Amino acid sequence: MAKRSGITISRQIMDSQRLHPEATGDLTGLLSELIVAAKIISAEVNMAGLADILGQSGSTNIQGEVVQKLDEFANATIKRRMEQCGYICIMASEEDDGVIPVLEGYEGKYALAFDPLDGSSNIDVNVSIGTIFSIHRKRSAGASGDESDLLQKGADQVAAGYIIYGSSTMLVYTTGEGVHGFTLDPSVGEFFLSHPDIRIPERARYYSVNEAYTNYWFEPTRRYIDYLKEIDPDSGRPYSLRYIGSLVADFHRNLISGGIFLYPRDSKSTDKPDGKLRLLYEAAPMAMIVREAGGLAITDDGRDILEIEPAGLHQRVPLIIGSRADVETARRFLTG
Ligand code: P6P
Repeated sequence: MAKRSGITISRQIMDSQRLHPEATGDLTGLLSELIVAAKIISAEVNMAGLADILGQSGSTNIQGEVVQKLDEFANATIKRRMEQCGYICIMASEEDDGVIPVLEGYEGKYALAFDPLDGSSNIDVNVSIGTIFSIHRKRSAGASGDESDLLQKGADQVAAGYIIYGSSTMLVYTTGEGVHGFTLDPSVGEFFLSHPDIRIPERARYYSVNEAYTNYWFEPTRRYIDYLKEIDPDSGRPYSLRYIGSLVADFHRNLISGGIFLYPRDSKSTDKPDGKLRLLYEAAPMAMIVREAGGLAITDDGRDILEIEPAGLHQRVPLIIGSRADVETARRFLTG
């Protein structure tokens, strides 16, 4: 655990900004506002069992998913802080159908996409959940932004990160200069650097997929998963399965310990022909983080997630992400 005398996230972000004399401080300001939102959401998530904020809100979102009360709280918290921070021109949220404008006169030069509380179906059973964010530069003319500022490929992200609300609250982010992890010390309300320059192991014998869909996977996917179950002559064991059902938790474990996460297409989910996970605020930010940590993220037909031009705010993509050697092996099976 980081010592309180350690580097705070604010210091880390400022030090990073000092490396760029041309920087205006806007990205620093934007990240700082997201950090405040993360602290507010963390406090609420950690009290969820005691406050009247567990359970369902009674509404459904654009995805047709039941919205949890904490989903709504997290979404409102981020939107309220960001709409008048002055650093962004437009927003998109997993919980909202269309783009979210900022207050007039508060337009900035970045575009923000976020999943306010991913994995929220796990809230009531105290499984780790998370917030995911992706930041692009404004491309459109004029002060206010539009959808085109959000529909940019992942390779052009300025920054990406997530907050995982688990046994401790951690914030993991990258601005393209390595991946850094900070642990929240709730007694002082500060994130301290606990995981400097995270590197994902080149290969690890863990895979993460929902095997309930095995009978519906396409043949190359099934062949790859069957390969992972063969006895490895060196270790004398197959790969081990670890699946939490919360993307941020499954991804974070692989980022720290190594392994591969898969959410491939299947022939059963006819309403989701491209898998379940969303490109803009799940796959693309995680793909930037994993690339910066030395890993790789592809679709189940071998395309690089970071090179996909988004066609819509809530576009879904199949996601294969994690340790580079494992993902490259998967790509050989999936495109062979
Ligand atoms: P399944 C949570 O609902 C989520 O969006 C991701 O966090 C998670 O990886 C995935 O869905 C789990 O989906 O179909 O395995 O329950």
